[in-house]
This record gives sequence, structure tokens and C-alpha cells, in this order.
Amino acid sequence: MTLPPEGHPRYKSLIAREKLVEATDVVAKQGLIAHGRGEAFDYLLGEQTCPPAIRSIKAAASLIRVASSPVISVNGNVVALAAKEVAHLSEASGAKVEVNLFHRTSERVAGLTKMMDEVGIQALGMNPDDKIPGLSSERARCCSEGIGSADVVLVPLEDGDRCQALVEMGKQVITIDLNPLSRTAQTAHITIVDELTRCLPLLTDAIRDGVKVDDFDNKKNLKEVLAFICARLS
Ligand code: PTJ
Repeated sequence: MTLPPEGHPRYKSLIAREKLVEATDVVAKQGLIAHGRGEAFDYLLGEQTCPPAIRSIKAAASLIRVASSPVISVNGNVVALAAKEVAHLSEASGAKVEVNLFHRTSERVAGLTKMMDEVGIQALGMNPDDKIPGLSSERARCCSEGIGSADVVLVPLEDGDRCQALVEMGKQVITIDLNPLSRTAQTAHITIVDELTRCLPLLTDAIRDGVKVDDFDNKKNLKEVLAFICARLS
């Protein structure tokens, strides 16, 4: 990995790019485009966890705490950027981890499973025996002991169709997406508009602290994120 100097103003951002570029055997090429889009939105947010995101993190922690079968669905970008943070979240919450890919190949699933293995997590996904209804092709494939039977699914950096399909299956869906306008952000029950590696430790801490939230309005929260961005721009 080509390391930028530590004091570089864009240090974290450059490290994230390097991680993705280094893992191009398991990260989809489209994942690099998705990352660039995320970076643009993070710029607008000031590369910080905004107050509405803090509230959605608490709501997500509260929901995961009461879930009976929570699952963290991971894709190429998520594992390349945040395998350790996902492992910590899984340990704190008891959530299973499943590799569930948009651009699925068995080589990519095997590579990503191995990367999760290296941080101590036995991820599901290698032997899918279930399907997410309403989705065509490979991206519908999932595991019955994972996403198939989950009551709460965390889907960071998800595509809109699959998020919608999970909601239609009756699951409670939490997403992490820097774009508050994306279809996923608008469809999930709880949307954390924050950068993945920045918010996962906050979510893990909130679960460990036993945070409880009684009511949460995702549409209202998304409006607050947009208001936060607008206020920064004006
Ligand atoms: O590994 P695969 O095959 O499952 O493919 C994964 C990608 C990411 C390519 C696939 O899910 C995809 O195409 O996603 P989208 O539809 O481009 O959506 C990704 C969303 O995540 C976009 O709205 C981005 O703004 C957002 N995003 C990108 N990087 C981050 C992010 N959100 C939070 N943190 C990030 N680091």
C-alpha cells in the first residue's frame, strides 16, 4: 500500500482509496465508482458524523439490541474498508455476518470470506440455499441461516432493489449510506447517513452502552441531514 504522509489533510480518505485499490480482486470495479460517490457526499457533510446521524446510530443500536436474529450483510467495499470494525460490531451485538454480493462470483465470495476469517469472523455466504424474492440473477442468493431467517438486517452500501426486497420480506432494514437521496436511504427503516468506517465504531459503542430509542422517524431524520448539508453550503 502506498501510504500518504500522516499529516496529509486527506490522510483518511487516501488510505481508504488505497485499501480499495489493493483489494481489487475482491472489490467490484463498480465499487470504486460507488466509493467516489460516497466521497462526494462526505465532502458535503464536512467529513464528520452529523447530529441526525448520531440519532440514527442510536436508533439502529436500539433495534439491533432487541433483534432475535440480526445479520450484517457485507459486500466487497465493506470488507475491504472495514473488516475489523464489522468484526467488533458482530462481537458486540451477536449478529451473524453474511457475504451477500451484487456482482456475485464464487471467487469473490471466497476471498471476502477469507478476509473476514482473518479478523476472527466465520461469515456465511459460501453456500447460499435461499433466495431473496423479487430479485433476478445472482444477487438474490442468500443463506437460510443468515439473511433468510434474519429479523433485522444491516446492509451498508446497498443497492436500492435489494433494500426494497428485504423490506418486502418483512425484515427491519438498517443501512449506512452517505447519500441521503439514494433509493436505499429512502427505503430502509433506519438510514445512517455517515461514512462506514466512522460510524461502525459508534454503533458498536452504542450497543455496548445499552442505548434505547423508543421512536424514530427515518423520513424526518433524512430531512434533517439534508438541512444540515444545506446549512453548511450556505
Ligand atoms: O461488492 P458488490 O458486488 O456487492 O457491489 C457493491 C457495490 C457498492 C458496487 C454495490 O452495492 C453498488 O453498486 O452500490 P451503489 O448502488 O453504488 O450504492 C452505494 C452507496 O453507498 C452510494 O449511495 C454511496 O454514496 C454510498 N457509499 C459509498 N462509499 C461509502 C458509502 N456510504 C458510506 N460509507 C462509505 N464509505
